[in-house]
Amino acid sequence: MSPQSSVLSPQEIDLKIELCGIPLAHPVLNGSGTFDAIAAKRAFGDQLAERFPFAAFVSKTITPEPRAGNPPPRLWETPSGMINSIGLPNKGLEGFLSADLPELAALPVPLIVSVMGKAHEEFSRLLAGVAGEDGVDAIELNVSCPNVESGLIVGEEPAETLALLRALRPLTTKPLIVKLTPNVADPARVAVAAQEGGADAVSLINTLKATAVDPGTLEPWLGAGRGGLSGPAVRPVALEQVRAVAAAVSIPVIGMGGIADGAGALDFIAAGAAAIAVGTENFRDPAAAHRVREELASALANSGFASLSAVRGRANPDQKGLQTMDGASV
Ligand code: RRO
Repeated sequence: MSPQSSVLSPQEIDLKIELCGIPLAHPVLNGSGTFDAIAAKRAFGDQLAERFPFAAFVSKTITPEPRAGNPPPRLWETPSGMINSIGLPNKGLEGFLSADLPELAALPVPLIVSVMGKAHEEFSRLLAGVAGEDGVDAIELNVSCPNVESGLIVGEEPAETLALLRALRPLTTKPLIVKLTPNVADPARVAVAAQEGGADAVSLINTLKATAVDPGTLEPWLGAGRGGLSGPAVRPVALEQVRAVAAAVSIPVIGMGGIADGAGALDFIAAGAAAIAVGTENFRDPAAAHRVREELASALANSGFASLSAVRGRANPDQKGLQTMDGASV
């Protein structure tokens, strides 16, 4: 389909999508761990629910047991980016279920819970704990954290990813989203393995392995020595990985990596993403995703395309057959 000759107004643009069977008002999600919805609720009260910036909320990744996270410093700013070495601090499964889930389930949008285990048994335990909860709409399997030694192997190896999905898929009918690492030569091979194992969607990118040097001591700046790079600095890398993954799978792809405005979001849709997520930009402006959504509608209207599906995959000539927003082929 070609751009329409008459320019539409942003109000005429319908941004609704269906992701893994979940209807969403628009395609803008958050990257896991980049927005503390519980703290935001305390700070902004009812205003947050009235103007919630995301169409679905992805929780900070949880592990079976509580974790303190990495020693400080945990952050380093780079030109157009940020390195984090947070180290997955969280309350553990029990703490999440009792303290956080009731608050997150009360948000005005669907909830995607992000989980990470060191082995199949830990992932199974997490899934058993969260998947049965009414307030949980989908589960994101984080196989890509750069800041936990044991977190990366599953997501680096297609065979390991397939084996994990084969173990987890029978445990729930809720959508399983696999969060892919960018720190491999060919993320599309891992995405194909995730799809073969029954994943309902993939999301990418997590952060790129990175480090920073303390200018005073010339020793590592970050307490844990290294971390993961995010922000606009990674956007072209993320865009290419999203394009390559979308060309290789038929399940929906949630694209992220340095998206800070509507034009950037539209690029990811054109590369084949079904939905996009805002991450690092949330730290600068907690309402950024709201602006990204408005700008996305304007960018789409200005481009002369009437819908997201008209744009989706246009910058991805390798994509095997464009997909509808819920992943079916057209
Ligand atoms: O907590 C972290 O350090 C972290 C996680 Br779980 C992740 O998935 N990605 C990242 O950059 N940091």
